[in-house]
Amino acid sequence: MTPIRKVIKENKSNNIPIWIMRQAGRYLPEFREIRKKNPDFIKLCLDSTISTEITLQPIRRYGFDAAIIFSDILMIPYGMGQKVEFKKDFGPQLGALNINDILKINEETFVKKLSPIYELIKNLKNNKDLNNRDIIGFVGAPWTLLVYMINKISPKNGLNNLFFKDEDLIEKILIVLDKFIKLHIKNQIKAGATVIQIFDSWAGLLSKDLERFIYKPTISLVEYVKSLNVPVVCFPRQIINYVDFCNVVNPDMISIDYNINPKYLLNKINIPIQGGLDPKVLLTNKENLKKETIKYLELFKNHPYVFNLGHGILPETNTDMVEELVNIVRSYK
Ligand code: 1CP
Repeated sequence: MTPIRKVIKENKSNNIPIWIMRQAGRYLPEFREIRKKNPDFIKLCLDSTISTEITLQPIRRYGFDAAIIFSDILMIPYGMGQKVEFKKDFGPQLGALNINDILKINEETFVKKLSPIYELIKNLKNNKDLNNRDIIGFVGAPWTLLVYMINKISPKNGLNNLFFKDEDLIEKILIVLDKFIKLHIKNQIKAGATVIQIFDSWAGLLSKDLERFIYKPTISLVEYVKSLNVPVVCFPRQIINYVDFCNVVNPDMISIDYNINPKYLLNKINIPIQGGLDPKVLLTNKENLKKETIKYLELFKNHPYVFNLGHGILPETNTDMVEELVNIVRSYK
């Protein structure tokens, strides 16, 4: 059995698996080399030969226990026909949202547009370097995708005042997102994904209406993935109450950010846990890295746990520090 499935299915914690969020990306010189030659990020994601290579880069370098596919959560709005661009030193920029056009997109068109992503997964499945590792497929949660689709840019400086203005539009998008996210999940699993992770990176923006924007739409996806017999991991970053989220949504594993006190959570829930370590720790020194990493390993000694960070690895991270992190986790007994 693959390492993450084992933690989830057998509810055991010996030989803690490790992978890191954004492991295929900008902190790797070999990724930056490819990126320089490929200025169009969407095109890069849709070139299955190169995206396969990028997915494998961190596996070759560090031997992580899981490969997360090189893609992006915004490939779903792209597949639904909204323009998506990634601007240097700015981040994503989405185009005008025309709901009538989106409602006309049929499933076949969507799957065809995103088919290189499924090709990438098939390539991984047939790649010997992967040797019993998990292949993590992923989607953005409906709330986080809704945020990008309406706000058009990263909400890191807050949401546009008019965000909640058009109730009817929001309702229509949530319905159509449920359909296309499920379609994307189904096709990733059909191609060979062994785990699905749902990224709700902007869950922390909400302090009310969680039922409508987070619980209800996420339960729909979690139940769908479970019905396909594949484990589902949720990352509701900075959600106001992780305990309520776990009790209500009930994913197979919860991925935690670095603001939640892991000890508190451990005593309150009994599903497997992933992640937690602040990615900024990798910018400090080896001694501090060891101290902070051991804290998580000790704490989760008797609980099913997958080692990971509390958010994506920062682009300025030194590759030696990642190697040290892997050594610390691997040599922990
Ligand atoms: O190893 C991997 O994880 C690579 C695959 C991957 C994943 C899982 C990428 C490649 N993006 C994602 C998920 C993703 N994309 C999330 C959820 C996880 C998280 O919170 O980090 C989010 C919110 C996005 C949206 C996005 N795409 C952003 C964030 C913008 C913001 O609002 O702050 C950015 C910068 C991108 C571009 C992107 N996606 C991936 C990479 C390597 C990059 C950088 C591209 C570049 O400029 O070279």
